[in-house]
Amino acid sequence: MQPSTNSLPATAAALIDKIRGRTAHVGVVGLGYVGLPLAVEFGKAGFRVTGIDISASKVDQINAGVSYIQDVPTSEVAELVAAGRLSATTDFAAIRGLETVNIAVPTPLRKTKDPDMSFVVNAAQEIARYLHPGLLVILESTTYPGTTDELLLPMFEESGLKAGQDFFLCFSPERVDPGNPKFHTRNIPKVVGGITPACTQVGAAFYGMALDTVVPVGSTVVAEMVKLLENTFRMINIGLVNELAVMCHRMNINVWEVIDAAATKPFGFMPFYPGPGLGGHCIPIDPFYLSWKSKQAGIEARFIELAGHVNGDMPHYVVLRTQDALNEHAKALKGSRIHILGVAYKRDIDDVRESPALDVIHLLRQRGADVCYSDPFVSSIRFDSYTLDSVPVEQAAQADCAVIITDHKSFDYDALTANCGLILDTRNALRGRSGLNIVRL
Ligand code: SAJ
Repeated sequence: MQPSTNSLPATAAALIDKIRGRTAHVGVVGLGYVGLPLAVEFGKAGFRVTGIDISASKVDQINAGVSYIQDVPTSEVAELVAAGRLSATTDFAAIRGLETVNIAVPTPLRKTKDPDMSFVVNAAQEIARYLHPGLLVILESTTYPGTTDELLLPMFEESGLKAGQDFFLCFSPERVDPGNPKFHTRNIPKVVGGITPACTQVGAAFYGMALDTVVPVGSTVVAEMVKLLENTFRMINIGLVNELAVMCHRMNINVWEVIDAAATKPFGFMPFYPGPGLGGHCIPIDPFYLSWKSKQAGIEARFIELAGHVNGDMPHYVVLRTQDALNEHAKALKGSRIHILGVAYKRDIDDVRESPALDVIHLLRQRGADVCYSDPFVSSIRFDSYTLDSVPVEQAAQADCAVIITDHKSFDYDALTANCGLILDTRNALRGRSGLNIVRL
């Protein structure tokens, strides 16, 4: 049952009619791992979609019917482009002809761990140039609470147009989980909060046309904070088990057995697992958007800062454990051949952003080790002053120590256990296997 539009401003009611009639022309700014799946989802729902990106290469690939995102089949892009329901451009003037525009651009951290809002500001400035009555704008990039109200709203209302009356402005956190075989853009519940109730209703109507579940909330700041809670929850709990792993090693307790047994508790517990550190473009980054904003409110986000230190120290800890393992074999780290198994930030994907493997490799080389790696998803890694290419995993048998950093399913762990003289397992990938050559985090 679709909510009535009787109590809405006429512009909102008219826009919802276009959305419900699928005549609204949908736009997506930022055609990455969030924007392209969203554009395809609305194309598949019957809308005409225009993608806008500053990368001519991305634009050209989409217009050629090619997907460059692992989770988006090229066949779907090709079919939508051929049907005239998906096209892409670098020209923001296309916004003149749009009824809706989603912003899905990066929100990285600066070296100082302060938010880098430059991508959002640049996109918003372009949208402000072409803002027109009847346009719905939704920010999806993960950001600090207050971004939509304090940064975007003034930029858009400079035009004289009023949010909630003339145009509609919402925040909706992206929840795309790259490589997740079960949850995709369509079946992940979508939280959306607007500047005004009319904005929220328009935003909810919009997502309701293409996604299975919409979760309206009372404001943009609530929607912004929802995402930060979700990912800060993960980051802190990963920090907890990483600290537990260090404790358990010191007390000669098998932390993996502890967690597996704790995970049998059918309520009130959620397992997280130790690892070599925290990678990806979400979990290591998003919580620092919250701690930055809370500092401005005069509150230090101590949990986030502490978990950041614990997680940040894990690559050093892996190097220390490698050193200790070699020492047990009367070998120095310096001059030893270390073979890293897996460099992506998590299993079965090709993304190395913030991957702890990069830190481990750098630290090992700093200490004079001869480091190589194998990763079926990552053919080469470029560091500041050198590049490493992935080598055949069989070569691990010749290393003084192999280190499992990313537990890709495609590795042959039986062969590795049988052939490697020494193997440090930071992911419990060798669970159930035993041998004097196996050392666990
Ligand atoms: N990690 C651990 N131990 C764990 C879980 C993760 O060390 O128990 C490490 C991973 O190896 C990786 C990093 O943390 O290096 C982040 O892993 P992640 O599983 O959180 O994966 P991400 O970064 O792809 O996070 C995404 C997030 N999705 C969105 O932000 C939309 C996150 O909210 C999801 O919960 C997560 O995927 C997921 O569940 O896979």
